[in-house]
Amino acid sequence: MSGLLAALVAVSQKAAEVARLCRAEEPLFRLLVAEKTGPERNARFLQDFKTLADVLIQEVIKHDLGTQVGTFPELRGHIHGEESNEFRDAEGGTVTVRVGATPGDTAALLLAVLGPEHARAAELLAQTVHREVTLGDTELAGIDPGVSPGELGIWIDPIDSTNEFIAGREDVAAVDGVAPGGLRSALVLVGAFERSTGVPVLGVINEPFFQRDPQSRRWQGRYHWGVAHGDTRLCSLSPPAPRPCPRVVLSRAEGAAVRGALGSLGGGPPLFAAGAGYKLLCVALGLADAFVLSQATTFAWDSCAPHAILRALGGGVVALEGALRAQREGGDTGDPPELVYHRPREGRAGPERWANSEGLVAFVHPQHLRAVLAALGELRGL
Ligand code: 2IP
Ligand code: CA
Ligand code: CA
Repeated sequence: MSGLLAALVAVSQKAAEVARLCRAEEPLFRLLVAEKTGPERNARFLQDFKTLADVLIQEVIKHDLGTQVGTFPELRGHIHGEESNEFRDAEGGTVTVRVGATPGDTAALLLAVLGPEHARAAELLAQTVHREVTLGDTELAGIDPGVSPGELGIWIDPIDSTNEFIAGREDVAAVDGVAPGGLRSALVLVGAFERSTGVPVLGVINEPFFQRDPQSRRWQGRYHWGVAHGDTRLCSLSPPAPRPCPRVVLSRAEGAAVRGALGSLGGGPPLFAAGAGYKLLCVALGLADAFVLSQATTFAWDSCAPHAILRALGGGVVALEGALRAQREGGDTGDPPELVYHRPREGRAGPERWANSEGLVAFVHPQHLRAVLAALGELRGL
């Protein structure tokens, strides 16, 4: 079914527009950075505006993919995201944030959440949400991933690296091409997985804050996509050349033992970056050869889209604990199984149902995966 990939890219572009708008327009920006404390907190709405921005972006994607006439009705009910669209309104009731039939309808819904003094903010958001996105990318329209929308489910992270999005540091110097933090690490992630197997098949990573136009000082974005289905492997990126020894990118939350073990692989000291999506992107771009996360701090919506892109490049994402277990138990020496996206964890509630509970290792070249697993196995005394 051609057209679906282009649609995923188009919705990611609109999401990126909303993300940029929230930082560029004064009435929105003020709401975004307002840290309400004490009695003032919750006076208007219980969640922060940043949550509203996330929820709205997610709903725009749902609307544009599944609800709008001429799109993909088969996807309805199968578009999942990080956020719930239930929101508390100014009076303490519940408003379901969604995209209305007209900009006026959407503005009215947003007004109910924000309160009447934020009419301008509601209007600005509604306008952008209803604006049509045109893609100049003609290659995309012709790509047929060979899978029908009725076989797919979608995972959305409307804004990954929210903390960096809010803090908004603009000129964080890159270290060997990797931004250690700042707006660059705030990404929109839209991935599609096969409902029957959970395998990620289409992925779009949008970087709303890729660079600033030197003249206008406006932020310019860019996007990347990948298709990995059956024997089809297509990607907007080319597979990066492997370094002889892997260089890893890590979260700052990673402890000294893991840092040490991975830093001695010979590829150089670990790189550090914010945002799970951004670190996965660094691997796809070849800025790092592996992203290792030893904790259960990512979720299906963080990894689905980048995972599809990594598969399109010949790599993948495996569960760290599962891979170490397989290594320990020996036997079959095939590559460890990759993360899947269709099965909630049993006995868990809320977002925990979708946690990548065994950590992860992301790679493009399987020899780097093996090197990482060997080093971490040794660390555990295997
Ligand atoms: C977060 C975000 C964090 C990341 C965490 C994600 O998603 O990407 O930056 O932690 O794993 O779940 P770290 O930066 O340490 O990798 P969100 O911003 O969407 O909550
Ligand atoms: Ca996230
Ligand atoms: Ca998020």
